[in-house]
Amino acid sequence: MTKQESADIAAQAKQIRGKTIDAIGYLGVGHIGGALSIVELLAVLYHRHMRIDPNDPSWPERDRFVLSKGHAGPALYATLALKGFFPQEWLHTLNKGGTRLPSHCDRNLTPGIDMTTGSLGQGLSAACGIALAARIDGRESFTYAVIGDGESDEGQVWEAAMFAAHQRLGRLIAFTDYNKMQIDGKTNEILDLGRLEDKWAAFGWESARVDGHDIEAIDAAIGAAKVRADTAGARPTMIVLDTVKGKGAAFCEGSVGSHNMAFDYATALNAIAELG
Ligand SMILES: Cc1ncc(C[n+]2csc(CCOP(=O)(O)OP(=O)(O)O)c2C)c(N)n1
Repeated sequence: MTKQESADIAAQAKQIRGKTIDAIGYLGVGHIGGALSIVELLAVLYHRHMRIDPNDPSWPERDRFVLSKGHAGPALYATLALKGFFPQEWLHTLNKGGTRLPSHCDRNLTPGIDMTTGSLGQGLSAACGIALAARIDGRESFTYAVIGDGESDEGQVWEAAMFAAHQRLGRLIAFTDYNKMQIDGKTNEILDLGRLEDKWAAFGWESARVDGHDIEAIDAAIGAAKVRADTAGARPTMIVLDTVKGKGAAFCEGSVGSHNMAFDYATALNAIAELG
């Protein structure tokens, strides 16, 4: 990735971050912390890796994306709106009556959403099914999935881990948003996850750990996973992202309280101005 390409994606990330803060701030409450921690990942995926067509969200050959931590939906909506999947004006309908953008992702409502999520622990299993179906159908689609670190307390995550390794789902590339916080506090105080990258390797996955706000590092880890996917018997990949909850918004960055937070629109506009 050239410096210019990296700068272009950083600019996209800034747009996504701004639109996410704006949408949640306009509503007045939402999961701002866990939405902002995945912004750089979304920018790298949607502006460099995902094979998609905003004019044809159901294109069968597309890559799929499962946001298993579905409460971070607003960041994905901002990403999709900026890509042209739907009008940006929709972002101000977030979680209001009759909206097509509910707080948690719903594949029946929103163009570009591939899986309904929000009940934590289930998305990686769904992604396994999607990746397996692609292989059975002979499609070259990649399936990407994002789980939370708190979400990793769910046993179903580890059932999916074993299944994907057993099936050698090499075109499944997953990420853990390791922001070290969950709804009730710090993950190491609630249920310590330890060295997550070692756990995934022990479950038979290729695993890597990178700074989840470093665009070039994320891109390199995804690129390596895609190259491996073309080798015989390739294993699924877990990329553990070291992130910061609420990244990029001073009013909430690094605070457990950012999980599902009320803040007014003036606070949002101030934070957006600070992004520059
Ligand atoms: C099965 C289930 N139990 C509880 C919840 C409520 N809930 C929403 S977010 C959350 C914490 C998730 O923590 P984490 O995965 O670390 O998300 P992040 O900190 O990245 O927002 C919980 C418990 C849920 N959505 N689903």
